[in-house]
Amino acid sequence: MNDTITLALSKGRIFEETLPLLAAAGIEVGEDPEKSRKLILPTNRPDVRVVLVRATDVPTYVQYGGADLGVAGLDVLLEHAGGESATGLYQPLDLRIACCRMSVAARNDFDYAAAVQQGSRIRVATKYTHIARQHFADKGVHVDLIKLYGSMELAPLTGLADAIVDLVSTGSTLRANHLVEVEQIMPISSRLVVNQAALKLKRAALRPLIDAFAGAIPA
Ligand code: PRT
Ligand code: MG
Repeated sequence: MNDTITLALSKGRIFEETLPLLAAAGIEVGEDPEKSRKLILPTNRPDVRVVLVRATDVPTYVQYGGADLGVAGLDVLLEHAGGESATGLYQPLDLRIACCRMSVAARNDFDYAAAVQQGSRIRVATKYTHIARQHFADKGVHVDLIKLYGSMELAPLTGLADAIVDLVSTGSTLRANHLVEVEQIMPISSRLVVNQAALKLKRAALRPLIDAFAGAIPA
């Protein structure tokens, strides 16, 4: 396997938005992951293959060498590292794809600003506990964090939480659930991550790929 390059991607927007970057490196993926059940996709280059993993598993695959490189959202990378910088994981490029923002949202009848002002404890439901903890600690806001694995929007509607921390793109998910964005935490985009050992051992093959990606990043 030492002469094969393995790229870890997740299905959906990351796969779709990475395709043009791969094309710039002369790489075409042979199969559509939405139609195929395969988890390993060949490419037009015999030495390059794509493995399909959950978005949250990309950093793990790359860190431990299950893949040489991968594409992961900044949200996923920050949560993976738990606020630390993950060892063995080199992050050379912001690919500026799969862009969105991490935000605080609340029910439109919850006065978030007043709650912050009064120093009340706010119950916040989120999948992104590290990012949320850091954000509220930086602001000096007291929160009780409630860890969820999906459908965060439901938490304020059922009384489970006062607010949520979630990714927002168009804002239509929030609107559809009578929630309003009350604070933006940070802009999010996807990053190229490379296994540090692979970068040394497979430098001749990886470097041109990284350079081609760099030249094709959307403005
Ligand atoms: O969805 P699934 O459970 O299969 O996996 P995943 O959510 O881990 O993967 P995927 O493909 O949905 O997201 C991969 C990466 O895309 C994330 O890690 C982000 O970095 C990035 N990204 C960009 C987004 C969005 N935009 C986005 N809008 N990830 C999720 N969303 C969700 C958001 O959580 C919310 O539910 O879309 C909804 C909001 O969208 P709007 O347009 O209604 O505001
Ligand atoms: Mg998703």
